[in-house]
Amino acid sequence: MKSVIYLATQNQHKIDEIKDLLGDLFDFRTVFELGLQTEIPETGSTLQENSMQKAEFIARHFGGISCLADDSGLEVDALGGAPGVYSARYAGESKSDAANVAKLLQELATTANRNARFVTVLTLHHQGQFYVFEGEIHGQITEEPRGSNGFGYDPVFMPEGKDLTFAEISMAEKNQLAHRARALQKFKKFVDESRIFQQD
Ligand code: ITT
Repeated sequence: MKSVIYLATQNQHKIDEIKDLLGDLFDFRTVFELGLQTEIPETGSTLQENSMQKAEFIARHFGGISCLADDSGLEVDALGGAPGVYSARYAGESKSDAANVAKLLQELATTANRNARFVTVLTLHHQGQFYVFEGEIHGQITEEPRGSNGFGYDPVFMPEGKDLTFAEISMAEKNQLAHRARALQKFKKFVDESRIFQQD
């Protein structure tokens, strides 16, 4: 039987990517199914702090469950690592993908150095313990948005070695190489090796 893990995220795109990659192996459920009405807090100053905070919040609210949180960000070299931990709210509290992308392109309008990386920090909370997994991918910020797949900064992020943005490739292709997928592969390897879910 598949182990039940609640995804401590309210971002449907993350849920889709996680299920697409590992949904055959785990019974992923959402906080929407738990009836969570409030926004999961994320007040830390690093991706890891936020990731652990989200996992702890859900674990504390709904005792006795295993949950997996995701905090991710885009770090742009020419902007000193911004928007980073503030990626979701870069252009304001509305968390608008279009506004965030527009602000990023504006900030880089006269900048030749387009190097950037996406980072994901996953936190598994299981039986009172935290387990953290990180994944990253390097790439370039394009001059203009391209493509309509994905979410967030996908239309302006071109991973190293590709001529297409994340928004111009399918979710399955993104899941072969992206930051979240890399962190999820580490999570899967750890679960396989530690067998923590088989002790339930
Ligand atoms: P939860 O906190 O509920 O998980 P969120 O959207 O607020 O959802 P984050 O705090 O991790 O998630 O925000 C990260 C932001 O970074 C997200 O809103 C996107 O704008 C961007 N982002 C994260 N992963 C991305 C990806 O794979 N592709 C494109 N943009 C991404």
